[in-house]
Amino acid sequence: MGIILKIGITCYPTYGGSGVIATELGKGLAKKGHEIHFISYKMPLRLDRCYDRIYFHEVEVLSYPLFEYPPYALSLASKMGEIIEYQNIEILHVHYCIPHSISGYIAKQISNKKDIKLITTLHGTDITLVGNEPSFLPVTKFGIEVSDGVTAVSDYLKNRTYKEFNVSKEIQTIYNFVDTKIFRKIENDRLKKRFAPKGEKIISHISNFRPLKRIDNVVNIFNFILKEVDAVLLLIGDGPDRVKAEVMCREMNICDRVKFLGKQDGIVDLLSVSDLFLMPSELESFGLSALEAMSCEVPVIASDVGGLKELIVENTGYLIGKNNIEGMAKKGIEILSDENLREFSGENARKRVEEFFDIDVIVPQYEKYYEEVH
Ligand code: GMT
Repeated sequence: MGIILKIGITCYPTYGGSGVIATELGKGLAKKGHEIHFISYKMPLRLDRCYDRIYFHEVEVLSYPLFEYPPYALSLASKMGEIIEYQNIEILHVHYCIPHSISGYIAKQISNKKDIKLITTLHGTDITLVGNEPSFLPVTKFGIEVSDGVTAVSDYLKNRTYKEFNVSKEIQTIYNFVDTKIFRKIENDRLKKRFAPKGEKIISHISNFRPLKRIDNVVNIFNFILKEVDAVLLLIGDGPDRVKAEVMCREMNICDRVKFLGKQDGIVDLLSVSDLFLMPSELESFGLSALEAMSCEVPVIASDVGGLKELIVENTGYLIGKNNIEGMAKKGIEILSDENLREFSGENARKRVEEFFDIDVIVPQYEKYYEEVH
């Protein structure tokens, strides 16, 4: 057994896969004996009960009439500094570069413990969208350079960071992961009958419905598939493009076939009854919900972009050119019309997740990295 550490973890607690990964990582590390202190403005969503060796420290966001925009990054730095000092934190691991790495750097300067190591995990839009917005580029680059260790969730993201940020820091890829003991196919006839009373095929999509996710593509692909296959579409999640999708469904006259389920906790149940998962995004540095679907033996059709290529390989799912609606729909029809192919792809997907992306494979990689940086 390696050394036991006291680790501070900061993430965005409510939205997105980066918060999910940070929380699951903290839970996985605590199970292995490490002491974990989450520091954020809200309890992370997946920290749904009291876990052994896990503590939560809420950052109070100061409101004062003078501050039209409350200085969250500074409140966070202050809280991090306090926790570093009084909880004897040895590693501060921040997820999503902006502003967390900067807050971590400030916390290191204000605490009396200069030997604390700051590790930043890059997740995606901190680099691809937010980070290279010209006004954010210098501060993101600085956040990377001042971190003692930097990891990225895919080789794609690592290489893009090297290319666009011209950083000298060595970045290590550590892939995202899922707990395959939790994310597994569970028979649920009641749910299946609820959504597909006549045995229709169930297609699903989970996201935050932001433009990058291309919900319009999801609806267009589904509408195409519907011409050949008796199917329903489950849209899980919520966000800015939901209304656009609702309008599309009305115009296509397919509202009875599309179920907008909003944000859901019971993802495993919903994936378990799904026959196909769609992720036709503009870009994904990894694509965590595709991984969760694969773990539940659901074949994925996704855009041939970013880190999805490292996750989905031939016969575990299918990558089709970005925005190629017809291509994705045709592949969907093929999979849904051939139960052997569907099962074969789902089983292969599960095997790939178990071998390369299971929590028991990835958490030790983080532990090893902490030890190297420590
Ligand atoms: O899309 C975002 O900006 C949110 C971010 C997140 O916090 O979920 O998503 C990124 O990180 C995820 C977890 O590592 C990845 O699975 C997503 O692919 C990545 N999003 C993009 O690259 C667009």
